[in-house]
Amino acid sequence: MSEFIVHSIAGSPFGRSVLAALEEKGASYRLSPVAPGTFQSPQHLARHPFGRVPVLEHGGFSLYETQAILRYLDRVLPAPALTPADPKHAARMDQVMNINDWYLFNGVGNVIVFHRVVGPRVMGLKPDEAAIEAAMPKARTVFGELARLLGEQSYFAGEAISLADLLVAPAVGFFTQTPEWAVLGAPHANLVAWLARMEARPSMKATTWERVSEMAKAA
Ligand SMILES: N[C@@H](CCC(=O)N[C@@H](CS)C(=O)NCC(=O)O)C(=O)O
Repeated sequence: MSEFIVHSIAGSPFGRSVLAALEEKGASYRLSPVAPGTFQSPQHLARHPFGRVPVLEHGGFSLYETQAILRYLDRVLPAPALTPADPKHAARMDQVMNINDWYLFNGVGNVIVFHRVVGPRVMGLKPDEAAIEAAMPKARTVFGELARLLGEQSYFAGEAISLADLLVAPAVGFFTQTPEWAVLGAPHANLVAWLARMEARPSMKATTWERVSEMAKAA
């Protein structure tokens, strides 16, 4: 099978989802680091016209959008399956993946995590407290919904890990580094236990910010 090449950057939750999926599949892959400040370069825009990461390359096939990449990987690397066979479980997986993109990332993660973690760490910025406060009502709804949908299951789509867990865990993991976690995530014992379960997986341990930084340096 052709090599999987992932264009991404350390600290990208979407990029980590793709790397973690490749790890879950036991696939060999290579990180092609996108240098900070080059997302709008002609070279990167040719790969991703919206100037984002990740982008997957596989045997001359190039694909962006994390959900599409995750589903592609699950089709070309069918074992272990990361999509449940049961239609209701699969629908729950799809629902949680869309919650991630539409509600957790947009207006919540890209505000709170950006101002608390990424901005200060990467750009030396000070958090915008007003922006964080404005994002909190939506954030409460998102985390309440994630906890409700998870319920007493081990993973979002049932008792087996699915693409939904791999998409959401990197995003939720960032919130534990923010003071907002105390009101958003920590009160939901099931969510806390799920995150611990996810972070204990070798796929997540292999794709931390630090580990991806090491991959980028070695590339
Ligand atoms: N819908 C895209 C979102 C990807 C995305 O927003 N990636 C972030 C990093 S986690 C990014 O590239 N940000 C660069 C920017 O906003 O300029 C996907 O699912 O892949």
